[in-house]
Amino acid sequence: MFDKILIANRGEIAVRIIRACREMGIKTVAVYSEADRDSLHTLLADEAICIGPAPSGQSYLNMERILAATVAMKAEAIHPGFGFLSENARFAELCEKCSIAFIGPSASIINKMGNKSEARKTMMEAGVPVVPGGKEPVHTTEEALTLAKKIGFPVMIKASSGGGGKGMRISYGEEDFEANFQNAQMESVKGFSDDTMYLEKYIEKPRHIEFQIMADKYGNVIHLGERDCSIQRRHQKVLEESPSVAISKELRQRMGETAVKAAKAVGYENAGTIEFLLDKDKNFYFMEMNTRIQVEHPVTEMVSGLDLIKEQIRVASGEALSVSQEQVCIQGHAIECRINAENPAKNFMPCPGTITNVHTPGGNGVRVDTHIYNDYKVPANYDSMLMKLIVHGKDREEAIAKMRSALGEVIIEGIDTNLDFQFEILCHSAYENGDTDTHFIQTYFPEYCK
Ligand code: MV4
Repeated sequence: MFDKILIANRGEIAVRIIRACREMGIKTVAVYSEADRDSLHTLLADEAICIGPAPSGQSYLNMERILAATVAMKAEAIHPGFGFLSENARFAELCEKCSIAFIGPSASIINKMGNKSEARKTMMEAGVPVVPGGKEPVHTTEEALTLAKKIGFPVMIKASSGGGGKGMRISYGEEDFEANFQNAQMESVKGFSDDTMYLEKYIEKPRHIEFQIMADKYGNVIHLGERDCSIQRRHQKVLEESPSVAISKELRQRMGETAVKAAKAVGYENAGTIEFLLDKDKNFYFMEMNTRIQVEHPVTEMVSGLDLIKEQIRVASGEALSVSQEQVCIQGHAIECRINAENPAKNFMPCPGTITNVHTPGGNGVRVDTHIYNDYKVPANYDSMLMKLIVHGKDREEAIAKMRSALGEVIIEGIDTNLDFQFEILCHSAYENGDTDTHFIQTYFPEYCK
């Protein structure tokens, strides 16, 4: 087992990882930017080292600084958390070259799955269902239009280097295809310096269902059931839950087996997520694979009883998975709400600033993952997530009741938050009924989409 781990991240996930290490008897090194001198992760770790100025490009994304810090502090492994360098193949490769264990999959797998058209092709060849569409990527408008006509409109135009909705356009017919394709491609060239595009049939109002998988160095791969992450706003998840109301035991088994097959096809190692689109007729299609631990991993932890961060560390150090698929038992229902420093009435504008008063809820089945405290100043340089509120109940009804109660108890003063917006979602009859597709917010909260 590792003696010391450097956490190449900040905020609640850095705190979450430090706590897991401490429970395992592993020493921790925090890295922090000049804006995070007084951040909880900096204060909580055994050791902390400043890696540069506030802008993340000069600190949390500065590979050389982070690697130098790892060597200087004599840490054997780096946990990248999510965001920042977590899905950067070059960083994983540099770790390998420096003989530092990167707690995640190999650089080559990150690279393969980061290329969305290559991932799609790999999955097609492995017999994993993908959205109907082209097998090969396209580069020119002419070859794209030919393919679009073959697929049949509406089609989804996606950037191979995209993700999170960037470089993505819907085309409803030949008339609007050229403009949409060129706009999507321009966005991709600007954002990712890559003009590689691919086309899929457009799936109307799908659900976003993702399967958590976990793999060790010995070829053992398990899935831990699904998360329903359909409630999103501009490709940012707002609320996640497990299990999904849309998935029967039989469908879970089929999708779970498919997720394991997908991971095995690429020789996956560590924690990963297979994202599927689920259509109205309950057809499911591989969309993307995320090669990191995700923000919403706690809902899976609550229903499975596993600690995914500890499991990541164990398998990275060469231990076998602590459970077999047969031992995985999904119990009850978990919901996570992301609490952000933002103003929903002002188009969810970020609201950094000083938190003057915090009260967090607690009690049976209530979990709070956060880095905020009284008088903490939320820097403007990073994302606006302040807290993850996670509840676990015996069933969905109890989980909803717990979440309403917990949301009602939270006090965050000094800055604006989306707490009230989350409460409105939890109280909406469509949410109660599980009527939650990817258009949920647009459909039921149009006033927030202007
Ligand atoms: C789609 C789709 C419908 N059909 N692909 C959005 C982000 C990116 N990861 C893929 N996305 C979508 N791909 C096809 N062929 C609808 C979406 C989509 C979406 C997916 C998941 C969660 C929320 C979403 C919101 C809008 C669109």
